[in-house]
Amino acid sequence: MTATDTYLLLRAFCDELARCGVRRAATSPGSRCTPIVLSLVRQPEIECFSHLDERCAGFFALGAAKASGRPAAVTCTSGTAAANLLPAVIEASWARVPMLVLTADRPAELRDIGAGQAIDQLKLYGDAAKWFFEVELSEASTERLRWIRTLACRAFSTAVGPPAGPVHLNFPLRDPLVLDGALPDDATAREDGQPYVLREPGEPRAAHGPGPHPSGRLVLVAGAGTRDPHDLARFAERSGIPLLADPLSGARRGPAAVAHYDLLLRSEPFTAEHRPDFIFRLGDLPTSKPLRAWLAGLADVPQIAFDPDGTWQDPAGVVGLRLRNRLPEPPDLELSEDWLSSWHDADAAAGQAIDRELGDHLSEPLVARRLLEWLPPQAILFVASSMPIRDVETFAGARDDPPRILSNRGANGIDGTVSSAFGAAATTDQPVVLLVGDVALAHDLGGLLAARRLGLALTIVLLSNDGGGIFHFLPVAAEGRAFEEHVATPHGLDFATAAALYGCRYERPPDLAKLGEAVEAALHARATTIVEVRTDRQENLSLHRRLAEVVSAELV
Ligand SMILES: Cc1ncc(C[n+]2csc(CCOP(=O)(O)OP(=O)(O)O)c2C)c(N)n1
Repeated sequence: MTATDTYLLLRAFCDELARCGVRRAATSPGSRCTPIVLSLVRQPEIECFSHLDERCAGFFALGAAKASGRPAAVTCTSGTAAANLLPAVIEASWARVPMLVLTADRPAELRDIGAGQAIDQLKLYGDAAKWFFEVELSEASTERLRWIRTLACRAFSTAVGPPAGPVHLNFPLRDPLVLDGALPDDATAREDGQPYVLREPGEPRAAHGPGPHPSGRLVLVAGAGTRDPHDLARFAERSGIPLLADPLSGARRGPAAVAHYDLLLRSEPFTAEHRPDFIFRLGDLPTSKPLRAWLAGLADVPQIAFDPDGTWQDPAGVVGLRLRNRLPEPPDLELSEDWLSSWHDADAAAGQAIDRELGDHLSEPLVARRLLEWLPPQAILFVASSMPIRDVETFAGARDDPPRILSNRGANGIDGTVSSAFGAAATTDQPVVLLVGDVALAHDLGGLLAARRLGLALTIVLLSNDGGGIFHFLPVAAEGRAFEEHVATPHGLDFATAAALYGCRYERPPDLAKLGEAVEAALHARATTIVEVRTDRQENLSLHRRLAEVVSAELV
């Protein structure tokens, strides 16, 4: 990383602040803050006001923001300089004044090691800052430039609220701190002078952007947290829009739902023929890597996120407009015919290819696929992290009345899964089923006590491959014995004994028909049952690869 990278990224950052509407910045002197100060000074739309004392700079920015109603920026060097901004940050917090506090910091290797002017600046202003972010600068690739543009838009948007308040961005900066040549061009900015990420027109103090007027080939992508999934599915059906719905969205339902997008989007001929003109994103980003890569590769296709919670689910920095309040109404749409049916036909062909390849042989994808067919609409299916949630996303078909699907995907942990599923069971008289791997079950084995002590009933479908099957999909799987012992972590636990210890019913069906019967019986039992399906990690990897191949072959 060079000074050119630092200055390219900071120029993009300041350019975006200006496009969002920042017009004033307060600076104070120092060495570490040089790249921030010079980048602000070189941004023509931003007038910079110099102060000797950071405390004054902070209050100056506060006054400018208060009077103008626009976020003002303030920057300072590292150490107690940053601490001197605290009173102004506190005032901005309590008075709901939008401010962008840009502190320079020493990089990690100069912290807590005797280097001068280095204090702990992480979350220095505590709850007084509406948002804190440590801005690690690296190579100024196109992706990183797009990212820092979205970061600037997000900082601005967070500062204006509602409620308005101060945002703290801390920039660790490495030597050299000055440029020794001209900066190359950066093509990542919008050509129309608008901010990289537009906000809903009419939001308080937001930048002005055009309203969404989508037409042609639209796609909806729905993840966990999607509001009103039933309405969304009906809207997609009425309007002829393919709905790529993560099962966690609750919207994998009805005739517009495309269930097997994870497999379809691995096929180059398919993606080449199905390039959308417009993408609407709702809720969290689905887990599927092919879907995420596809969205990331469509940086030139307008992507709109309906994001009422302001979660900014966009690691690739490709969302151009964030809406908080509404989706466009169907009359706005001029849609191309056959668009939905071509997705739909491919989805149906993928489903048939999956069924042919899976046959009746008990496997992890087969269990995920059939469970979603068997469970009654009023059931809750709790799905563990690791392969279970991926298999449900990849292999579960769409149906009109799917059961509710829950998962701990906020932080993707495998811990506490059994206890969470029991918690769900405590809220309903309807059947609750947990689909879980053996490591996740072993991790929260103590959670089974709820069956006995709290008298709760849960049907636990255990995909038992003696270790973490997911890791076979990663390069670390080539690491031989160390991989097996320290990553896959086989444990050899006998879950029949565990079931007996906790007073649970236990079944280990030998084939698909018996699995169906065991699940059916467990759903009606007033006790917790562990239904164990033994699989093999290596075979599971090969099966997943074959499934991706047969679906791809179907699409050419
Ligand atoms: C609390 C926690 N520890 C570690 C991890 C890392 N991790 C992700 S998947 C996994 C293995 C899960 O194995 P299992 O539940 O048997 O499912 P499988 O991979 O076989 O589908 C681990 C340890 C995690 N996500 N959460």
